[in-house]
Amino acid sequence: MQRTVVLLKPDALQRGLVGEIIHRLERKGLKLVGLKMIAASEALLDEHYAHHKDKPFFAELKRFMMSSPLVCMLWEGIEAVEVVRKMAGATNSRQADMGSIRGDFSVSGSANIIHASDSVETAKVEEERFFEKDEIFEYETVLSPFLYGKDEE
Ligand code: FUP
Repeated sequence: MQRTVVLLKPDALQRGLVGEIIHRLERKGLKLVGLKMIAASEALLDEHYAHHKDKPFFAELKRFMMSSPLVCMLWEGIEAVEVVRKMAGATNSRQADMGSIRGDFSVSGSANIIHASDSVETAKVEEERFFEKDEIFEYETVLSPFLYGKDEE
């Protein structure tokens, strides 16, 4: 099982897309194991977007991410990192496939609705960045035998 971090960005919250996106992730069969709202600090965003610190859009990216609260979620499932990346779609929403979250709900390369961890390693780092241990829930889901085959883990 993998866990992956999803952040619903200020545009998702402002546009009333939070429920729609949670609905999609639930319907896919992913398991919600963490959920909260935060006001991201500049220090948190400096860390989260450190790989973009020299890019021309860095300051605007941080301003945007601080313009409303973020909805932070942790989703669990087999190969959840790749599954959620596919569901999110390409970074530039204009190029994102129709049917993906960005492809269906955004026309922007920056106001692109959702962040999803991009690798298993990044997901672990982001889980620790955004969640305390007691904010992550372990529980049985009765549907598991109907969501996965017996040979899958
Ligand atoms: P992703 O993993 O798809 O979120 O993409 P990146 O880590 O490359 O980018 C993180 C965020 O930076 C994007 F979601 C939006 C912003 N960004 C821009 O504003 N302009 C760009 O040209 C690229 C990224």
